[in-house]
Amino acid sequence: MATRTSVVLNPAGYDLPDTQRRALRWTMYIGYAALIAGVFHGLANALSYAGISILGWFPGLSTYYQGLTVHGVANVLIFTFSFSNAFLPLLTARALSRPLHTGLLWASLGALVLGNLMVIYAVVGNRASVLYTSYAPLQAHWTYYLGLALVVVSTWIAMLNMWVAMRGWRREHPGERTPLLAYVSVASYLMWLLASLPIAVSFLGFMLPWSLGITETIDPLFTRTLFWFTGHAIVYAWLLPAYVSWYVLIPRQVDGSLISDSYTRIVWILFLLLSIPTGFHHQYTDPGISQGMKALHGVLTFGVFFPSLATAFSVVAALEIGGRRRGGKGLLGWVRKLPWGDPSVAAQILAMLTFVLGGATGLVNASFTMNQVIHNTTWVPGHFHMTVGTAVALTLMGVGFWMVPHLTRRALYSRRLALASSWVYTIGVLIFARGMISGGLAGMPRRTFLAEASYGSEAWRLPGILTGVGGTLMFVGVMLFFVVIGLTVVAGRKGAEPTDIPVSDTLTAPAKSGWEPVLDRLGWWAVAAIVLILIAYGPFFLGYDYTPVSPGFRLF
Ligand code: HAS
Ligand code: CU
Repeated sequence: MATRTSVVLNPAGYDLPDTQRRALRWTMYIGYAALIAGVFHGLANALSYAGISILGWFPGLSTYYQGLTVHGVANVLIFTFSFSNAFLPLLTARALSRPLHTGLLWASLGALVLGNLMVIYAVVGNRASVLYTSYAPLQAHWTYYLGLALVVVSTWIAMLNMWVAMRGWRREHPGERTPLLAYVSVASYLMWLLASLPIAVSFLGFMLPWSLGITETIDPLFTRTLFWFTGHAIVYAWLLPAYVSWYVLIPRQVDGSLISDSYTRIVWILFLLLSIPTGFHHQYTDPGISQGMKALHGVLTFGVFFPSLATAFSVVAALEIGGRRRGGKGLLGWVRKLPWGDPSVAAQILAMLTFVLGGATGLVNASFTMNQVIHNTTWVPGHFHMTVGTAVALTLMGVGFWMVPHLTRRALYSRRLALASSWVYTIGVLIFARGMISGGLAGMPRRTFLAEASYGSEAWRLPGILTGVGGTLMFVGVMLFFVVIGLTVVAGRKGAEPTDIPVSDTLTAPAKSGWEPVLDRLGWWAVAAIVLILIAYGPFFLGYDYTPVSPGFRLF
């Protein structure tokens, strides 16, 4: 069994000033509000695969595609980034024991609110039923593109805030290693900063002028490629905050330890290098992109699979150390000894277990020939509800079980209800994904309102029913979560001792000399990432003949 020869990353604990906690709290609330707002149409979509239409119950909803846009935009774009805008700066401040910049906190929240208002205006009024991928030639109202761009700006401001804190810390601690928790928080958003530039160019440089009528026509393949340039890496921008919790917080929550400081930093560097030059794996079936470039992106996709495998090893080791310290014996006895009664821990372990299946289906997607079978079928939403829909979403819910009490100074309203929400959700997603995955193999189409389609297949019947049943359970799980968090915020017991953020220790301390300090040079690693990106995307863009042929279409 491992012993504690370790270093506590930050033993003191640190609390932010009240105003800063308030700004972070509201940023997080926007995220959770988006989660809730988005799942209603998730339910409708799942039921539609079982042949049941409840769209008539949605007041003001014009079309299926309007609802699906709400679902995608609210759940994968607004929820994830709003939460991370609060979570990562909070952790950075805790790791460095220093406050954030108040002005930047409010600026980030302001950009997020303004962006949201514009997106809500566009989507609720059926002016932007273009789905979260926003492909041309489907055209949205200009407020949609500008609103989403502002959401991206809010993430840049959050990044700037963390960077300012880190620079201040470094100035006061010359020659010291950056505390790991701050390192992984900043590195996560540094990757996203690089990854977000193509979508900013696409939205502000092409889609916005086109929707304003300044340019008449657009080149769909060009803007679609810019979308996936950002759009693959975006999934790791959603994932990495969850990994921050799994690596640095969860070990402490289960009485374990993180196995290695350098190992963890190397994993983040691999994500920085490999997350972005892989976007063509979403475009294997697109014309106009050479096979060679698709092959290169395919190989790099297998490369970026590796740091997640490394994560599985590290995370399970930390859990095992914890389970054994808690008295677990034998090969698997430690699993039972994990604190399953702690809702924050249970939610995140369930998220990890589901992610094993999410990762495995990702390999099928990444394999060129198998991709031909599953592309544009329900297999793909089967995959991503086990990745972003569970590994990320359920982790961010589980984090909330300590973070909401931490930021509100109120006790969690009900542990049992919180536990129930995660279990119901997980059982739901496993049934749901089984339905979607098997339906996809039989050609069941994604993004299709099957309940009213004039075609169907006997082979889609059982998968459709499983999708409907599982989706309903997922919906119930999120509603239970909403009840727990809502009651915590308005009626949780007050006056409890402020809780500290659970920060783990590591079995091996960060080395002060040798090669390891090079890992802290995030700027250099960012330059290396840019070089790889140029190799992977340069040939396409250099050889591309921009041909704006398409006017905008508003079909729904
Ligand atoms: Fe993906 C499509 C390939 C990961 C999200 N993906 C999507 C789409 C989304 C998405 C949203 O190559 C649809 C986009 C659209 O609308 O069209 N994906 C991959 C690969 C990975 C992967 C290779 N995806 C993710 C993550 C996502 C996400 C993460 C969100 C957060 N994906 C693809 C491809 C497509 C695609 C193609 C295009 C398909 C098409 O044709 O349209 C890998 O990075 C996955 C690596 C994961 C692992 C799992 C590690 C497990 C861990 C847990 C360990 C803990 C345990 C607990 C076991 C290797 C870390 C133990 C506990 C005890 C108690 C014992
Ligand atoms: Cu991808």
